[in-house]
Amino acid sequence: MDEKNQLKEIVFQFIESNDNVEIKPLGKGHINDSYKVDAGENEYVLQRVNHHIFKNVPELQNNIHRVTSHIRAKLTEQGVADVDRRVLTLVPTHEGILYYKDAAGDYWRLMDFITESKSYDEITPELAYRAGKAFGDFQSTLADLPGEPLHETIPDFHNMETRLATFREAVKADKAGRLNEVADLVKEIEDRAEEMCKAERLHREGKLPKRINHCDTKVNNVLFDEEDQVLCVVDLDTVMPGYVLSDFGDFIRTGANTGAEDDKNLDNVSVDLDIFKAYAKGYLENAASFLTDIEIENLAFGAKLLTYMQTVRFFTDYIDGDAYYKIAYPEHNLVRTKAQFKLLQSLEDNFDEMQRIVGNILSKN
Ligand code: GN1
Ligand code: MG
Repeated sequence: MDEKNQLKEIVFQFIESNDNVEIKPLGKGHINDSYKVDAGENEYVLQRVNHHIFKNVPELQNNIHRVTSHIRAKLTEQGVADVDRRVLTLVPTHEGILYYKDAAGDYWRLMDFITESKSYDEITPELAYRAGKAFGDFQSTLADLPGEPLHETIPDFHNMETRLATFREAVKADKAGRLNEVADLVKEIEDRAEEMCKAERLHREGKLPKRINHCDTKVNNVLFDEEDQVLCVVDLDTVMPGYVLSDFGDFIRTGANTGAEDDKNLDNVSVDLDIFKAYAKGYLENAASFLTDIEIENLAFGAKLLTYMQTVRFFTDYIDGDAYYKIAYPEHNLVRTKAQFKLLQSLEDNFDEMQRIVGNILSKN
């Protein structure tokens, strides 16, 4: 069977067979494979969940089900119009299960496609402000999620101490023989290691709580409608307990970068403080009421931390011989590493100003 027909067979585990189904690749995720499914009247997103990375797909799907049901119930209660475009909807299989495991052992899921929506890799301050409000709202909506804590779909996902331990093992093993050419960068990582483990220390001291976080607040994980109003937040694989500074920082890392995540021209890469300011304003409007002083004091640090963490993660993968992230060319992970490191340097240069911006927003509230 060719790939197209294989994909159709999978889709028909979830919906009735239909001769008019068309399937096309979608998006630019680094981990899962996504497809857009046109099935006559209905449109869906089909995804192969990377089970080498997300080791417990049933638990992961259960997380998404709990989170989306909770958000949906609140939206409905508030009388919000168009709820189906405001939160993701998982489509179960004919057996009523939230994923399908094929004969090869791959895991698949189907979701309703959110119609007339768009996402951006580059945004304006106004859109960053709206996205900030959306992520503040996301955290506050999930603050009272009933039941057990969410499953950690990737254990220690944003734990900097663990990430550094993995990095150091990769350096030691030098599996791909690439270490010689990157020794300077290894030193830059080590020079900052202690500072960057601050969140873990604060947590151990009982000063920094874990809350339900999105943990992948990339700018293109926010969907906007035709009028550029936020519809919803997508990519819920990593929703789990974490520090709010992670979610704040990952948006700044992606949304406030004047260049691309994998820019080859480092002159393009720096922090856009107008985007930082707008996002912080939107986020604090919806989140300041539940954040502690320590969380607020560390938001700008979160931008540095998540950029440093992403530098370490791309770098680890490069040293390891590209086992984790999808790459488009052999040096891709090194290019990503250098671009993220350049952004980190710009965040360091602008750190005092970012702290002042956060302080000013609060004094006006
Ligand atoms: C991965 O696949 P995507 O783009 O949703 C990664 C994030 C990284 C991001 C870097 C599970 O996300 O943590 O920040 O790439 N997701 C996982 O762009 O590792
Ligand atoms: Mg993701």
